[in-house]
Amino acid sequence: MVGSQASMSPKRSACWVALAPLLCSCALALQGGMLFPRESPSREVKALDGLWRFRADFSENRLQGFEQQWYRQPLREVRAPRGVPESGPTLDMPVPSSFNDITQEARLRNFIGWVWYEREAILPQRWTQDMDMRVVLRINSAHYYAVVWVNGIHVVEHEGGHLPFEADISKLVQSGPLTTCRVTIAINNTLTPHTLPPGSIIYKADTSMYPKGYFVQDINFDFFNYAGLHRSVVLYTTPTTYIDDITVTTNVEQDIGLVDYWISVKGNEHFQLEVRLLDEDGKVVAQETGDQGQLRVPGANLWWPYLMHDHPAYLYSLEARMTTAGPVSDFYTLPVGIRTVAVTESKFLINGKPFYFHGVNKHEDSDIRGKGFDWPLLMKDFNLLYWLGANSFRTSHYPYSEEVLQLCDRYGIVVIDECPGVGIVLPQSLGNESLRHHLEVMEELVRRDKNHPAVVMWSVANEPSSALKPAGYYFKTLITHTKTLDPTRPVTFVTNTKYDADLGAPYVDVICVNSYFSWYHDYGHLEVIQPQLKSQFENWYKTHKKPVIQSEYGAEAIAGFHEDPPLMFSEEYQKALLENYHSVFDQKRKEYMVGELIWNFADFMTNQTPMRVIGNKKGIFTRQRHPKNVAFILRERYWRIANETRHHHSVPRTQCLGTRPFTF
Ligand code: BDP
Repeated sequence: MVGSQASMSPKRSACWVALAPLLCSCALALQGGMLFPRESPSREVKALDGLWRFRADFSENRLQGFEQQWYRQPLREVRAPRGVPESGPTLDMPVPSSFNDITQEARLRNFIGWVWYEREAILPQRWTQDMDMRVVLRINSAHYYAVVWVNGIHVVEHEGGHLPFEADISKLVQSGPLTTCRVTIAINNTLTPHTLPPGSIIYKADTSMYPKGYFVQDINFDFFNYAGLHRSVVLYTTPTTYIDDITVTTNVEQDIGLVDYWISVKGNEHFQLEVRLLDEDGKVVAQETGDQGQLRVPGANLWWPYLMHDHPAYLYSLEARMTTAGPVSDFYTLPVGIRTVAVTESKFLINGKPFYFHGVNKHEDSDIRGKGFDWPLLMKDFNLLYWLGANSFRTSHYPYSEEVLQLCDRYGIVVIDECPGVGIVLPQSLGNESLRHHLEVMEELVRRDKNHPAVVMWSVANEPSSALKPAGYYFKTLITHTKTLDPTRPVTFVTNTKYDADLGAPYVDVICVNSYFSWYHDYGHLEVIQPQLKSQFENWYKTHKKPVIQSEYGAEAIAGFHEDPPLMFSEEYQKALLENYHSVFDQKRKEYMVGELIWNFADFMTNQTPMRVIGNKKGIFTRQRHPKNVAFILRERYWRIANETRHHHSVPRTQCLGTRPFTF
């Protein structure tokens, strides 16, 4: 990689300082809602998926695009003179997708700096002429820092690669006769000690060893830093007085389901709200008026996890209808699952019954797409989860797309929702600047995911270094603040430290521990697993008296490698390692252990290192979702546990997912 120091540190660098006056006016305000864009009688949605024009800024300082103001003119190949200045060579780039694996160019796969995306959107005429309509541009994920222009006007910028942001562009598209608009998005994938996840640019100044201006991106997390427009970019409309946000919390009193709701309306102070709750047959079971209230549902069907009940994942529909004295009305429908979550000294309870997480850790990762959203991949993964008998997963190590969480609601897959606080090992990453950003990310995450019944716990970080001095203060603040953001869900923090390390453990509700016995130490010695694992559990529980989840364990196996007696990297070693863990789990789950999540659901791409053979191979499925032998071991186990812990009769194994009544 070649480039100059100035370009590579978002915010800090000359690039960011120079751009600040241009960029700061439109930063996203956290106060607003972030309802998923849904069609309704008052709302239209237009996805801008497909091919975008794309150009990586390979200039030495990576700032050519800003210096030449590429957003002011179409980002297009210069061919014959056309009368309009054009920016230079572009590629066709699919959205959603990471850009890294789409072409044959190594320098694009490994690119660090600004890339530019652009496309025109054709707007229905009424969108540009009806002054009672708001037109909103929503970017569901742009990794990592994004700056957005519409018709050359800067509209919004956002830090963080996994959460949505939006801009009201009504004025821009309603100011003239145009029925198209040009959307330009510049994205920088540089990570700094203050981003989440953190990273740092390392300059290699020795010109006898490296080319002039050489630098690399250093990271301390184990997945490839894919970048680009990873999820859909959409345009949607609302009336000018509109439902901005809905918050729902649920409770159960005897057999009465209680749904407390708060609705925020923007654009006008005078409005009426009618709220109805419909069951899966479309029958109204409760209704209320006003912007907050309680819906009471006698004989409620509760939202139960997959395999815990004969009718898991029951979803009601909350229909909110807002009207004003004038002609304006707005409708929004939110799926609602009625359920409770609680934690005792040794149990995790859903609807008052002990819940045991038998599930996986995932990544958003696949061939070609990288971290790009893809419906076929998503449905395949959910079919595999059902096949496996998995009832849960952790969104390791960042928030997943909203469609993933909608499917979890719909199929009863329980989620530990994790923020991108992974790879925190540098002292600079525990200062006030990082903490402020980490708190903002938690706010954005809770704001986006608060209404999903499937989400039962927040995870604020994964494996931060315990050696860092301010760590205790940092994590205390983070965890306690998250509890104030959402008092209805427990909070965890995933650790791989010795049980007595003073990090977040005193403040969390559930202890999540990762361990790799006989993998990252005592290589090849499967016999150490059981004693080491037993003392891990006993020490954590003795010290904190909180339920414990084995949030990661596993071994790499290259599909098709076989060795008996088992050797590391063979499928037999992966199987034997798991069996050793399982025998301890079977003792501890009778006590205070409340879950086991295998690392990992599927093989995934990482940085290139001598430790990784084209990515991390700890998947129970390959990256292409083919089962390794261990998938069958886990399948036997999960179905056995499900049938032991069910509150009803045992279930036949599911082969594939049926259609559920709620439509998106
Ligand atoms: C764990 C990390 C995870 C890694 C895993 C591994 O949480 O991100 O991929 O180790 O090394 O400690 O496979």
